[in-house]
Formats: sequence, structure tokens, C-alpha cells
Amino acid sequence: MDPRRLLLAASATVLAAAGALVLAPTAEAATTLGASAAEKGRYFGTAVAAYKLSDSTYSGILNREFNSVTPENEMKWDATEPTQGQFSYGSADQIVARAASIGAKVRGHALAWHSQQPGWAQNMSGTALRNAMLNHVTQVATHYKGKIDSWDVVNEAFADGSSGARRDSNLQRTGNDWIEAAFRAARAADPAAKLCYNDYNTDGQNAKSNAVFAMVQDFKTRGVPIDCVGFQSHFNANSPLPSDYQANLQRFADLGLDVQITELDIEGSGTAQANAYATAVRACLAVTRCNGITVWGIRDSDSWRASGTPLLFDNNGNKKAAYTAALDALNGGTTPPPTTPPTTPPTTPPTTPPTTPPTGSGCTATVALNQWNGGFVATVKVTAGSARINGWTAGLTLSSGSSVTNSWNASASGSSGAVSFTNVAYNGGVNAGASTEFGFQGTGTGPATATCAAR
Ligand code: 9MR
Repeated sequence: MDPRRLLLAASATVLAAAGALVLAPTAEAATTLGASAAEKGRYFGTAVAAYKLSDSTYSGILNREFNSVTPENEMKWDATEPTQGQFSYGSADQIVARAASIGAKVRGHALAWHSQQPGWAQNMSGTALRNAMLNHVTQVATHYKGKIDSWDVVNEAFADGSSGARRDSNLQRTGNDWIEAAFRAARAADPAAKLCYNDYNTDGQNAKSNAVFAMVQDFKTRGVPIDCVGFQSHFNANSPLPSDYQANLQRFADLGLDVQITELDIEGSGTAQANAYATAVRACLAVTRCNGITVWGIRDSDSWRASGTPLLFDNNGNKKAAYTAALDALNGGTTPPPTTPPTTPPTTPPTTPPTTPPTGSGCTATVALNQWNGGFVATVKVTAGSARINGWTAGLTLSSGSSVTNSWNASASGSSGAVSFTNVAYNGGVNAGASTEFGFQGTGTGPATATCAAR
């Protein structure tokens, strides 16, 4: 072959390779909500009802799409302690077992709440009720110790409207400090779980969210153990997704704790509903400390507001436009992927083919430490460099006398001195610039820094 033709053939190969590179992110975009969220270091969860786990359509979608679950009713006080001092965990355990089998996190919901109390608690007051509540928190959090990613420790404790006051309830009447008492009991029982305050109508800035904000700020100042705030996000025409949703999530995150969208549902249909879901997803992705999103049910027919068709799957389990919009938003796209390749190839071949690999590839790891006297929880964020990585190992060095007791979202090697954590099956692939998180609990003093190696 004459040298000129050889050069052209080689150039065509380079161009074809370059084209493949440009299209690769689209071709590789995650195809389920959970996998896509995991690529962004987040979870995408759903409320689950234990009695529906035997429904194959329901279970099929659950197993395929979600990497976090929240028992819809099974961990509430009336379900777990129907008679004082006698605990019943059967239905909740079923959900926790399913979560473990599909590698999903569990959001525990809810330890202390004015609603769905067993009859015996509804009839109590004063010190007896306070003690019963604290015992409940301790027992349930202990039963699920090590299995819960985040607990809604206290749910819906503020009044609606402009008062900014606490909601009146039998628990509130035991004294204003009932909320912090519940958080302290939960921390003592399960130090590795993130402890959240969860509420509705707090999704934008308003009197109620301002009151929650002031409480959280006060807790952080005084060292009351709180790690996250849940924003239920039940939206409909009367209570639409607020325009300052992201800003509100951000201001809470700026207090130095995580935020989570905990019970998302948006009444409506078609494009309007799809756009609202995309907006909600983007709000979470835009807030670094937004850990994930939970929708409050799988199919429209599973919803507490079924007539408002507020979920991502229709009654038959088919994906709705809202599903596609949520997945696209998770994948970082605002427009559909190009369906045709460019029609006009460049007329001049590049004169110098790239000779060096992309710089800045590999990964970095940063540690967020929750340290208390004698123990710690370390949350480690692994961030890919300028290229996608397909596996990672983070290395940390523990001070003498300190050791790892358990870990999540990674597989640990070693428990003292130099320890390393390698990705598990679902979180090894991290796109360029994206992050994923794992964590571990230990005794002694936690490490402040980590190294990262990519595979
Ligand atoms: O979806 C839950 C529904 O099945 C129950 O009947 C109801 C009882 O209070 O609770 C629903 O879930 C609520 C959640 O626990 C707290 N935030 C509001 C949710 C919707 O009502």
C-alpha cells in the first residue's frame, strides 16, 4: 500500500476510536435507578410493604431497580411493640432480609412519632410515657443494630402553619427535650446508623422548616447526636415542589449534616409529572450531602395516594414517563442521547495522534469522621479522576489500639494498623469525576485521611 493510503487508513481507525469514546458514556449509562444513583455515590430507594413481597411484579421491580428500602409501616411503634415490652419484628425482619439479599440499604422508619402508636402508649403520659418511648427506641435500634443505614429517629414533631411550634402530642407533653432524648438513646443503641429527623411540609423554606432548622442548629451546637434531616417530599397541586427545594436542602447540609429525600411522590401524569421528578432528582444530585432519594411506593396502586398516580410505575408495573425522567436525570442527561452519528466527518485527519494516556485518572478518597469518646464511624468518599474507574481500593492507617469493627459498601482487609477497603460488586464502577461512598465503624480513634488506588 502506498504510504499516503496507509496514513489515511490509520487516521480512519483513530477517528473511529475517537467516535466510540465520545459515544461511550451514553452507551454505558446505567439502566436502573439504583445502579445509576450508586454511580453518583447515592441510593435510590422505595417504601416497601412486607405483605407485597410475594407479588412477583412488585418484587421483580424492587429487586431490579432499588438499592435502598424503607419499611412503609412495619417498623412503626404499633407494629414493633403492640404490647408493652413485647416486641414483634416478623414483618420488618422480612423486609430487612430482602434488602440484604439484593444489597440494598435500609432506612429505618420511625422510632418515635405521635402517630401509629400502639393503644397502650396512646394512653400513657408523663414519665411513664417518656421511659416507654426511650425503651422502645433502645430495643428496636438494638434489634436492628448494624443493619440500618439511616433511622428516622423522630418523625413529624413540628406543627404545620406559621407558628414554628412543636406539634402538640403525648410525647411533646413529656417535655421539650423528648426529641434529643430519643436521639441519644438511638445513638447509644446503634452508633453506626445515621440518625435523622424526618418531616413533611419542610421541603422549601417556610415557618415549619425554619423551626426544624433552628432545632438542628441547636442540636449541632450542643452536641446532640443528629446526622441527617429527611425531607418527605409529598407533592401535589396543593403542595407543589417548591422553587427553593435545592436551596433548602443545601442550607440544612451547610449545618454540617446529611440530607435525604425520604418519601417522594408527586401527584400528576405525563410530562408535568416527569419534569417534576427530574427536578427533584437534580436537586439531590446538586447537593453534595444529599445521600439519596426514596420514593413512597413502587406502582401507583401501591401509593397511600393511589388516585393521584404519584409514583414511577403504573398499576401494571410499567415504567412511566416519570421513571424515564428520573433515570435520565440520575444519569446526568437533560436531553435524549443522540440517535444518529455525526453525518459529516472532519475533512482533515489529526496530524498528531494522541500519544499519552489521559492525565489525572485513578481516584482520590476523603474521610468524614464521626468521632466520639472511644469509637468512631468513618464515611469514605471515593472519587474517580478524569477517567472512569472499574474498581477501587482505599487504604487507611489506624492509630495503635484502634480497630475496625464493621464496614458497609466495601469489603475490608485487616482491622488494625494499615487496613484497606475494596469495592463490592455494585459500586466498583465510578464515572469520571463521580463519587461513591463506603463506611466503617471502629473502636478507638478514626483515621482522618485515606489513599485510593483504581483498577
Ligand atoms: O404510607 C403509609 C400508610 O400505609 C399508612 O396507612 C400511614 C399511616 O399513618 O402512613 C403512611 O406513611 C406515612 C409515613 O409513615 C410518614 N409520612 C407520611 C406518610 C404518608 O402518610
